[in-house]
Amino acid sequence: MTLKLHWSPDSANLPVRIALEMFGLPFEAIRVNRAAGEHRSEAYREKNPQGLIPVLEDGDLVLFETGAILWHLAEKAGRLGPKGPNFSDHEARTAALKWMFYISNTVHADLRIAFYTDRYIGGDGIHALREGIARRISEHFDLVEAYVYNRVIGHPIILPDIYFSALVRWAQLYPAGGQPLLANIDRWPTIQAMGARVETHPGAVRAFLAEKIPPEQAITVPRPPEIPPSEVLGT
Ligand SMILES: N[C@@H](CCC(=O)N[C@@H](CS)C(=O)NCC(=O)O)C(=O)O
Repeated sequence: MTLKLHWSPDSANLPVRIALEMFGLPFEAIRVNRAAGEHRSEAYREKNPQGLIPVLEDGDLVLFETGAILWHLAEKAGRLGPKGPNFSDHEARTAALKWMFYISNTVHADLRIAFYTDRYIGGDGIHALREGIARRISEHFDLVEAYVYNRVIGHPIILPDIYFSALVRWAQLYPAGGQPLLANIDRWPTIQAMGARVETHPGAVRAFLAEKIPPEQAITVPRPPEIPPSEVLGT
């Protein structure tokens, strides 16, 4: 049964596509027109009631939430990464799961507040909120740098590396047209090394190219996708 990924360039589908490519799982990519608000349509909400990208379909199984989708792919591939520990390795799996939750419900969730500030606050408050989030993101990066996923991270690439790498990219690029959350990641050499391992993996390069993302240093020194910004972000 072919997997179906609902996606838009450089959206939360990116780590999912990277994982699909790295695991060598065949999939069909279904473009969601974000600029036209297709992700909020009734048909799309039947797949993800939140109206958010991505969605992954695996036969009758319809999944949303990036972290859950990534977890499903690792389970399907039987590994925590392209050359990572077996999914049945209890110790490695529970350590990876802990970091997947942290990345999903703390780091990714904070990024979303900065990218959609107007949903939280109006007027001048937006600047203060973005500054606060930028501070928090730096603290999250400090934590990841210090704990390095308790050594499950990095060698070899595993699921949290893939998910976190996408956030490293977005924190340096977005909000588009505004002040990105982080100017660069020079302060975090371990994260930089992790991002470099992910961005040079042939599976990740295939994913970047499919999303019109310039593949050179797409995580560590990212550049925007080579398509009009309205097609990337929508609303
Ligand atoms: N927690 C969700 C967040 C996904 C998410 O933020 N998707 C963005 C694209 S990067 C989106 O659909 N944004 C449209 C919106 O918020 O209205 C997940 O991990 O799947």
